[in-house]
Amino acid sequence: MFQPQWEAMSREKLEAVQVERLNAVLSKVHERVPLYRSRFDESGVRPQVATLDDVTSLPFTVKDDLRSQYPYGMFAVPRRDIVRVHASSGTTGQITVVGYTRTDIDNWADLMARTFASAGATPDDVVQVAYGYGLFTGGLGAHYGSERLGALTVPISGGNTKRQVQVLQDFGTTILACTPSYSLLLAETAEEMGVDITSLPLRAGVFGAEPWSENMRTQIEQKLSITAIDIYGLSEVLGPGVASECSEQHGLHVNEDHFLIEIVDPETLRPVEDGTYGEVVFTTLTKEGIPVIRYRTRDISRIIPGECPCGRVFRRMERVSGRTDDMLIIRGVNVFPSQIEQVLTGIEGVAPHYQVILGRKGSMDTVEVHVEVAPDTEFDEIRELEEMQRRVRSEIESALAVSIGVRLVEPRSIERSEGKARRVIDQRGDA
Ligand code: DLL
Repeated sequence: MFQPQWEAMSREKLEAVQVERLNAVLSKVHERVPLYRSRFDESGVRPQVATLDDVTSLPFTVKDDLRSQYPYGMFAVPRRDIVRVHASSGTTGQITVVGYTRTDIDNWADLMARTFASAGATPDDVVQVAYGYGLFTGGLGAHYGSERLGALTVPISGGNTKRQVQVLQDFGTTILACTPSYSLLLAETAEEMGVDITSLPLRAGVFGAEPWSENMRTQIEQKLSITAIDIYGLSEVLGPGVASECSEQHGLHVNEDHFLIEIVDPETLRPVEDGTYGEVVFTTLTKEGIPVIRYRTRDISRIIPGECPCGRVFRRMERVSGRTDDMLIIRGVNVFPSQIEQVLTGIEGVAPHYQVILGRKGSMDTVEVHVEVAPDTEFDEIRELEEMQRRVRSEIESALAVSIGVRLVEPRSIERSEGKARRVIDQRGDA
């Protein structure tokens, strides 16, 4: 553990710290951020809590709130105390800006050092940071954490995949930080270059920023001969470093000394029991630049009940299976692309590269999954290809209880991504 004094403290002490920090942050935003002041005052809420349960009486914050205050309206400190900004990666609409004070950057480095340490990293490691550097939080977030841990940090950023493979080889990289989909592109490129990636010193990957399934993990671990660790975060709350898996690979420990997690029913917005799925909501406890109160992430997860054998006190959230905005409703059944992925990546003969195409026929919406045939699969006859297509279809149907069109496509014909993969292509035009 990087900070055992926090990560393995008693639950009782942790909760006392949370209440104290929550009250400090509530006073601060009430005093300094007009949006929070008017919202608290209008709903007659006193910006103080006696217990953690009282947090449920506070109003929620959503992405549109941050957008409405673009760019600097949510800052809880004078502009001159902000030393860095990042922006969220939203593909549509106004971007949202987040600001960090020097203390925020310092805490973030600690939290990302925790993340690397929980993946087993030490100062002896060589960490290749292939998340994008820039307004996206992945690159610089991982960079500061890796340096804080004392590892040799290679700030290569995303892209230029052949050079990445060269660096993996020449620099003796032991830990790779990038999106899970990009790790597959690296493996594929290494193979094309005639490099046996499994024989390199690479031993672990710290992967996140997009949903990925358990079967995808298995495939990545096999192809790269590494341990793949899931890491989670979002710019509005911090960036990476909000939660990460330990070597148990069973749920992501939420850094609860810095973030209060709630899981709520996305319809009623009432808290759900531990173990039940719902929307993840975070309140920051230490952020100075932009604290957020009950921020609705739109990510779906649940708290995994019980303690983790690793000894960390922080509760675990399950891997994020998807976002409420990415959920497909296919003839009344709710499906996340990652569930389709879980099925596809369990079938021999297809590659872990796929896209879900939304279309329209007349007044009907259509859904078709395009998935690549594995490069070493050969079909002598069309009939075999059709047979395979039928098999994929029926596996999806039996696992998810929806029937979706399936089209097998040529190896390497689906667009590869150097950052977050685009899994859903909406061709409905007016949608
Ligand atoms: O993606 C921060 C990050 C960078 C996390 C590097 C991990 C590694 P945003 O660009 O603001 O921030 O996107 C945040 O990405 O709300 C989730 O929907 C999704 N996401 C992030 N990590 C995971 C994960 C960064 N491990 C949004 N599993 C979040 C599933 C994830 N989804």
